[in-house]
Amino acid sequence: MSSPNAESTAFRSALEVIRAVEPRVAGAIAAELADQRESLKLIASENYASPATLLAMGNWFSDKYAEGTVGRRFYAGCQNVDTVEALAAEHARELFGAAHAYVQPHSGIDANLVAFWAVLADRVEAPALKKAQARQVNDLTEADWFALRRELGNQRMLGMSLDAGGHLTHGFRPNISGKMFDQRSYGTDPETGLIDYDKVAEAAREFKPLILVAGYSAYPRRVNFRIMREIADSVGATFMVDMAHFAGLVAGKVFTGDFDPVPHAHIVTTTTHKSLRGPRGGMVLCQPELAEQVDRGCPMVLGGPLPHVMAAKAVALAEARRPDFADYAGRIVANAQALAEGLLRRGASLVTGGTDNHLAIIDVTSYGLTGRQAEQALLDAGIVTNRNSVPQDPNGAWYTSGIRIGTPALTTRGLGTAEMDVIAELIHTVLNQTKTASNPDGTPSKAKYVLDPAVADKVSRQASDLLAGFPLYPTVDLT
Ligand code: DSN
Repeated sequence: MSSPNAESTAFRSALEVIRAVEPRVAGAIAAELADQRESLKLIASENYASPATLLAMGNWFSDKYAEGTVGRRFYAGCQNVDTVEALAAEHARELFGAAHAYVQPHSGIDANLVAFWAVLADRVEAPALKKAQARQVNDLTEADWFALRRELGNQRMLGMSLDAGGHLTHGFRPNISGKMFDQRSYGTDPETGLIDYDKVAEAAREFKPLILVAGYSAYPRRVNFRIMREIADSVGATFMVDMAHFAGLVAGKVFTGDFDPVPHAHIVTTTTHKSLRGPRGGMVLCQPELAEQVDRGCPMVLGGPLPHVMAAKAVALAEARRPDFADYAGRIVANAQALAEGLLRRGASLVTGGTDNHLAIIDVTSYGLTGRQAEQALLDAGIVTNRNSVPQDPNGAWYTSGIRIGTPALTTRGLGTAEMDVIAELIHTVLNQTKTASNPDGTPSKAKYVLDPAVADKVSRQASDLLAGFPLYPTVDLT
């Protein structure tokens, strides 16, 4: 462990150096820490990386191009990049029990693109090359190349629908994935809000996707990946899991057996900065048969890897292999459940009636609000959340009917189940006291609302008082 003094000195010195060049940037960095210390952060996809992880990103690795893979680069002088990339991949393989890890993706979207193109290359391009007796695509005739391009663009993907909690990159039209694939969605049961595996199997039988995708950014329950793999196998689909949101729960062995995607999926993608608590970035884990194609992610769909971020991934993954990370992961879920129970007790309505992961979705229509009104009113009271669709959302994807809340960040700060009950009270108070305002024509607005500033101020003070007991980055003193 480094001493608190070392961490304060490191960040203070960094700010001093930056301040000498562009003081406004130094000011914004310091202000960001102050703001984060003050806000009650319930955004399910955010967290606080460790000082070691943050510091691993601010160095000379940022200057290095390293296209290629460890030991096989298209640039000279990559020996130190090889060291950190190999370490990050090793920690990832060990942590998740994966056969292969590719740590170059810059984000979750990038990781998904790498995965899609690895599957397309393996299942569509490779057979076409073999049939044409070509070694690579440049060897194809114009006619064969044209036919292959059409075939690549004519594949099917089945993923979770956006309003049920799926992600935009799982084949939705506004995203590149929806333009690449003919996509169909499976939703959730209208009564329970849970995935209905029989319905997924039925959709898979009818649609026969090349790729079956599981994973979510707004589904508050565990997914049975063993059953999903059986469904994929029954129709010859490649089974892909996007575990960006819950990677920390997999790493911390909260999700095991049928609920751990790694042994069941052909390919798993993730971000490294959500519940995993690493730097902003992405990662792909896969079975050996896809490894070669996955490693072609750069330059296939990625720009040059970011060695400074890979160094930080190595640090964060090493942290996640420590025994205390499992304790952290367990507390994330205990906190989410305490928060959900506190809200339910006060009369809130939650999608699926609760949670067994790190997030919950409040259906704010029971408070007479849209998600947008609720998000802004909570923000007025110092509570940072984001609005989210609920299944079959009557208010669409912009206004929405839900608020997504998650506990990875506050759990990192040290808040526990008792504090979650206090937060449930604060959230309920704000939502209960917020009223819809009218449009000029007298119809109810979906955006405007009325919240007594005295209520917002009081809740904001209560939130600050609560946070004061759990200082963020207590080892970092910038004064
Ligand atoms: N932006 C992430 C989230 O908030 O869930 C997913 O990409």
